[in-house]
Amino acid sequence: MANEAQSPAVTTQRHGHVLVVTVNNPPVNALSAAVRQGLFAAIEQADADADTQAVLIVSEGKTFIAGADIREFGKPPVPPALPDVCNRIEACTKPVVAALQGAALGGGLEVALGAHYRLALPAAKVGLPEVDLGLMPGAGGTQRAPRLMGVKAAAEFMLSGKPMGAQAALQAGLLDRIVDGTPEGASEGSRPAQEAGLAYANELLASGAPVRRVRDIAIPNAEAALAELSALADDTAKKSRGLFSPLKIIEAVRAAVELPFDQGMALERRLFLACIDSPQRAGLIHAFFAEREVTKVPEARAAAPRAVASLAIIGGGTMGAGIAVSALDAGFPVVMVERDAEAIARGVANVTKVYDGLLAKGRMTEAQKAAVLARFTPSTNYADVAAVDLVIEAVFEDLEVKKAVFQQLDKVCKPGAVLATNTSYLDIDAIAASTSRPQDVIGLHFFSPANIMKLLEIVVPAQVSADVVVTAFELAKRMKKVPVRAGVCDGFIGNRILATYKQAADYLMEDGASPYEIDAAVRGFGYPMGPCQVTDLAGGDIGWATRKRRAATRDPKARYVEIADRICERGWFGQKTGRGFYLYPQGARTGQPDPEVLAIVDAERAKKGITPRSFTPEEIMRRYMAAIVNEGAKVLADGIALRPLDIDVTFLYGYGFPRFRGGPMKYADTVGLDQILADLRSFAQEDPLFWQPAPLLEQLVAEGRNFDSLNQAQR
Ligand code: 3H9
Repeated sequence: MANEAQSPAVTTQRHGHVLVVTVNNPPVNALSAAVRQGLFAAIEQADADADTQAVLIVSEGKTFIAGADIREFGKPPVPPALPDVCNRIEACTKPVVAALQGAALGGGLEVALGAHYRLALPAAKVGLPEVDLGLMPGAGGTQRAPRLMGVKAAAEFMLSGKPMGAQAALQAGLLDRIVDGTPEGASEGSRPAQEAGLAYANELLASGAPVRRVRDIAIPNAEAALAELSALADDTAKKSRGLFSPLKIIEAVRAAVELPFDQGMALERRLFLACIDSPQRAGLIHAFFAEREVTKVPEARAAAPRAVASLAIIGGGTMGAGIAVSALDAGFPVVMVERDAEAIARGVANVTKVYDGLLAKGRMTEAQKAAVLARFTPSTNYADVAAVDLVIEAVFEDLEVKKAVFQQLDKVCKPGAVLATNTSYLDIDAIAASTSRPQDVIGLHFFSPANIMKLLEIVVPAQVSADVVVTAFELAKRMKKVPVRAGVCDGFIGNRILATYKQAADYLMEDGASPYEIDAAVRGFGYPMGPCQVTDLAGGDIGWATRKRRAATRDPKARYVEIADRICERGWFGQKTGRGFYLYPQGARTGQPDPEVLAIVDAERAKKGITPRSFTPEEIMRRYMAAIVNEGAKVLADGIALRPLDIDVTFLYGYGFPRFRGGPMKYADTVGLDQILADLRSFAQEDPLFWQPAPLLEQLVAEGRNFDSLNQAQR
């Protein structure tokens, strides 16, 4: 047995005639420069060593290889490039086997495709998820996958970005065999992938199996494949809505059909580098890291979570029921409390409706539904929450009503139970102060529909103890939510910023842009819907009620636009009433522009003596985004958001912000904070109160810094 280590990230050890090459780069074996160098050198070593007759590539840990090291993108490249590593593996003169345990993603799968034989343990997963990062496979994936799995299937695999399980990969032709690597009596420290791989390599040697290179596989029926790709390209152009990399993927796969292998590789490289240079790549990779960073909060370093085995929800309305479904889906037993028999019957109906929907779509069986509902206990008696570990209040959005609920909970809940409120803007410090245990009270702001929307604002009042905050993050993980830590203020992170950019949209409307032009500009930017469409979907009456409530406290100097009020006064609350900003004839879900709404807008402008001017989509978005970013900077300065990335994740997961732009604060960095500040100063000439630049923004510009510098400072 020889033992020669080339690099700590890759080690080699000969077992008989097989050189075992082990990748060890925690946490996920990303293909950093050291791993690439180590793999390259290992193959050189194998070719040079007369005693080596085959090579086995395996890795340590639960992931095979998670792909290229994403942190290296955008930095100066360090050789060898990954395509060269994969080509070198493929060129090896001795059979190379890759044995996959866990995920082989992106470049990780491409390394395996460079090998001559591939086996996997049953739990392994393979995927080419580069598209989710604004990229495309760039180490031969676009050339080798079509040769193994067929042109259309390979293109669809790359366009979806979704990994497939070992069994599906075997059927698709990406794997040669699956080996159950957990033989009876396997010891703790055993290495099932390595053992299965060694057995396979020795079997190949014994049978005289040749070196077998994917590059040598001919693609049959080129003409039919090209026709399929053209159809896929048309479809993708429609569906991918301005994304850069999906069409590049198809172009590269087309090259696999039309060009010799090496030319196909060269084209793939060019297209991959174009993707690397695109701002979409920067935005999507920012989003990837940001959604992982959000869980790194100060409390996580200071405390461990409390044990949570059971939940109670107070309130069975839309929110309460959605949260109950989320909790049931996470496997918790759930008690739901309502004030009387009628209300709890409605709560039960709201919960059951969700599962009936799944049943109707064939996504759940009767037996599964029954099993979930067996964990659900409706009640009209607060005493039934006495034993639960965590209670979420989701009653009517009124401070006094909520305080009364918390006083009840204070009386009945066991010591140490976490008491959470789902308020979307109320003062949680005041709610906490109405109990004798403010250290246990926290905000859990779910978004509607709560069983679907991923965002969970974890709102941290002044007196809550660190372990309750950590418990909330743990709960989010179990519910598969994306948690963001927020401070207490009116609207927390998301709704506070939303209120500001809706105001900007109102001003645009009164000054000359129609609701339809505003929505179109916002959609053109990449949002799925514009603000007026969102109002129509949520119900115009909700915002109207809030505006009426706040009328007394509104700054009399602030500009107030009444268009939405005029629409609501007519009972036009959006989709549910058949009209709002748009018309929805016969229950249509897509609205049509309404001339009567335009007449209302005209009348309001005339009333205020405003001569309408026109705004291009770009001008609309400059105001819209300047409002978001400016309020975002204020939210940061007030300590409501820990870092700019927390605002980014809030908007990506709760407000439909286009992911390829990374989030509003990342977007601001992309266009340049000096540009945003210049816009604010020019808009402030019309309305100095609303467009007053945030001092933090001015400070960052003066110091030549961007928002990401604040993210980095807290790493
Ligand atoms: C590519 O391969 C391009 C090639 O085609 C061509 C090149 C020329 N790099 O998610 P987790 C970090 S593009 C660097 O919490 P899990 C992550 O940030 C790549 N770092 O664990 C986190 O760090 P921290 C295509 C990475 O068990 C830690 O690892 N591949 C990378 O829930 C743990 O991650 C992908 O897109 C990386 N590639 O899930 C796969 N991946 O602890 C991306 C992760 O500091 N990765 N980190 O917060 C994943 O999907 C998941 O991480 C994985 C593990 C499923 C692997």
